[in-house]
Amino acid sequence: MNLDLFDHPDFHPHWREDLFPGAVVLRGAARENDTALLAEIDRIAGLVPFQYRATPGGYAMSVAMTNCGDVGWVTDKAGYRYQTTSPESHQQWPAMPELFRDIAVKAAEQAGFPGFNPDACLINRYQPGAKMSLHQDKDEHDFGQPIVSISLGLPAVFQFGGLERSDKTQRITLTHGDIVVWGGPSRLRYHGVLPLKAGEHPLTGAYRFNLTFRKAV
Ligand code: MD3
Ligand code: FE
Repeated sequence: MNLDLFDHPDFHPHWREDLFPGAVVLRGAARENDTALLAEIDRIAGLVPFQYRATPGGYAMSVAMTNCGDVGWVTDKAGYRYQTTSPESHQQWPAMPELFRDIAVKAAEQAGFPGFNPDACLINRYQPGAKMSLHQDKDEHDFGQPIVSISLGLPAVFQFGGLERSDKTQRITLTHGDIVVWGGPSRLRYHGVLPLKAGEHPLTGAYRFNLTFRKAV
């Protein structure tokens, strides 16, 4: 009989890493819910399929996206924005699952942001080579609310800098189950994701998924 707690499949270690004031990594915090989170992503993508959207400059993004919640983030030639409906189906986005909300609100609270009330969840899907160039998240109304990000599947190298594009950047690897909270003085830091390295994850195959929770409107 194996009584090693560390070998038990229900043992999900998690720990906290403080990056900057307002920026906290909760390593492994979503792992205990990984299969349930991925099942919800699958269900949502069955209702509103992943899309490769175009930037306002006319380039196709390499990250495929869908949304759930009251509003969803979209981009096209007209610009970046949040809207209540999917541009393809003109239907409202699926509701944000309670599980998503609960995990995001709890993570925000642990990072020092009680009362987080997300109304948008952007679901990003990375395939090998997919990347996100350095940018700020500033399409939301209230920068006093943090952003919560959950990584699932293949690892990615995440890049973050300061409040100016030219500020020097640091890199951290985000792996399956990591949650990052960005709020307070870190809310408008530049950030991005380097091209995804090919691999095979037992739960997501060739993909990385990232859920990003925001109070958008
Ligand atoms: C740092 N997504 O969708 S989430 C995005 O992994 C986005 O898919 C990335 O950036 C991804 O906009 C990174 C982590 C994140 C989100 C918001 C931030 C980092 C942030 C806001 C300020 C600083
Ligand atoms: Fe972002």
